[in-house]
Amino acid sequence: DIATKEETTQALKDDSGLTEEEVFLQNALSEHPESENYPQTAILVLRLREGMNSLGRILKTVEKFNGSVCHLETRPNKNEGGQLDALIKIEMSRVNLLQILKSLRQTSVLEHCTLIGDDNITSKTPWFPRHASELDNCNHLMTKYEPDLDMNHPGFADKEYRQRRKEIAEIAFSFKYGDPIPHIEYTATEIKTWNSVFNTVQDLMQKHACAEYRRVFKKLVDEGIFAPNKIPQLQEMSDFMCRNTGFTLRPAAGLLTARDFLASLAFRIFQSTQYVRHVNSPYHTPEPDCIHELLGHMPLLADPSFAQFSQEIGLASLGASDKEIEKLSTVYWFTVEFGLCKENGAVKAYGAGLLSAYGELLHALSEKPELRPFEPAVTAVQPYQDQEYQPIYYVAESFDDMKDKFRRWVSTMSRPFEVRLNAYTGRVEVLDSV
Ligand code: HBI
Ligand code: FE
Repeated sequence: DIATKEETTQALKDDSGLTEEEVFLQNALSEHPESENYPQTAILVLRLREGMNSLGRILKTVEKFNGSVCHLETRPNKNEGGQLDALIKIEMSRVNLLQILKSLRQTSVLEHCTLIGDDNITSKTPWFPRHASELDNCNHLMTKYEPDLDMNHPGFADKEYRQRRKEIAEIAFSFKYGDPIPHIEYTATEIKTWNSVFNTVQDLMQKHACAEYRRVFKKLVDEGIFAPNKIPQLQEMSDFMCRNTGFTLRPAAGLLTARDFLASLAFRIFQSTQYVRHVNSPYHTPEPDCIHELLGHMPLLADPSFAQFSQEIGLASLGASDKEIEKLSTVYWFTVEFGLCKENGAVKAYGAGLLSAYGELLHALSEKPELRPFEPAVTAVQPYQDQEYQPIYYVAESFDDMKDKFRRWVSTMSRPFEVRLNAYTGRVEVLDSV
């Protein structure tokens, strides 16, 4: 209903003549410049001076800014002779959206032009992928631990290592949804690093890993995917996962932003690094590497109950505010990365950061750290350490209990809509709950 939308728009206009939506969009772009190419759905309300005759110009302009028109309504303006009101729903990148508004306002055929929100998803809702193919947009890296930029990285002074990392990163950058994951011929040095970690994990997990981890680990050995002298290829691991829980892998160039990383989990996709840590520090890596992903994460993601929990963290992250992303990634940290759980009265490890780094595993199960029961609202605001061993760990009663508690907590989040993945279409559906 155009009239109501116009009234709302007027009410939202501030002194600068920009709507709340536009001000938000401008701020979002300056705070998150990496989001400039995010596709953005927007509704424009226009008043055309020369009626239908000027509509073509407007549509051309949308095309020029690489936008597409999703919906268009027009009606003659009641008061002004010959003028036409139009409501047009478009999709284009954030940066182009701000540009087109400027451009349209300079056109002589327009009386006015405003950007208003969609009913359930406004421009204020951070963009999120609606289909797994849109994860091609979700590969923004955090630079804090890169060997090229971080002087403390074990590979900082090793030119050959940095070159190798570049080669492997290229694969991830050019990967597109649906591509097979390219095979990597790992070097003898890389295999040696894998071998050291694999052997220690195989020893320690018998006693310290939870039953789900041990069960899948054995399956991976039986199928010849896990072996001491061979680094599994991401594609064969992805196929294994897919057979077990529907999770698949796509290559990532390094540590991704929490938003991008969590979004992929909503589609049961795990963005996995493909390079190997530096040979000089086999038992510690400041950033994820494929040994951590393969040995730490894959066994649990092949467990149905845990896979469901991981996907639910992902779904909760879609369109969440920055604050809530921070909370979700803290929950992820104390569960998926460093979680402990109870098993027949004993405490076992299920977190991937523990099961791929034996130093911290022994620390976690020693007398030193403090163990607290997993409680999402509390866990979500616990400050954490990514440089040293954790002083505090959270213990889950069981995966089912963890999911129950997590669901109850997620329902208190501020997002004005719910999402679910339609398994038949592979699309995320937005359920308006206000
Ligand atoms: N990126 N490639 C990659 N692998 C991870 O395990 C990972 C990430 N980015 C963020 C992240 N993990 C978590 O620590 C949370 O912030 C979600
Ligand atoms: Fe991890």
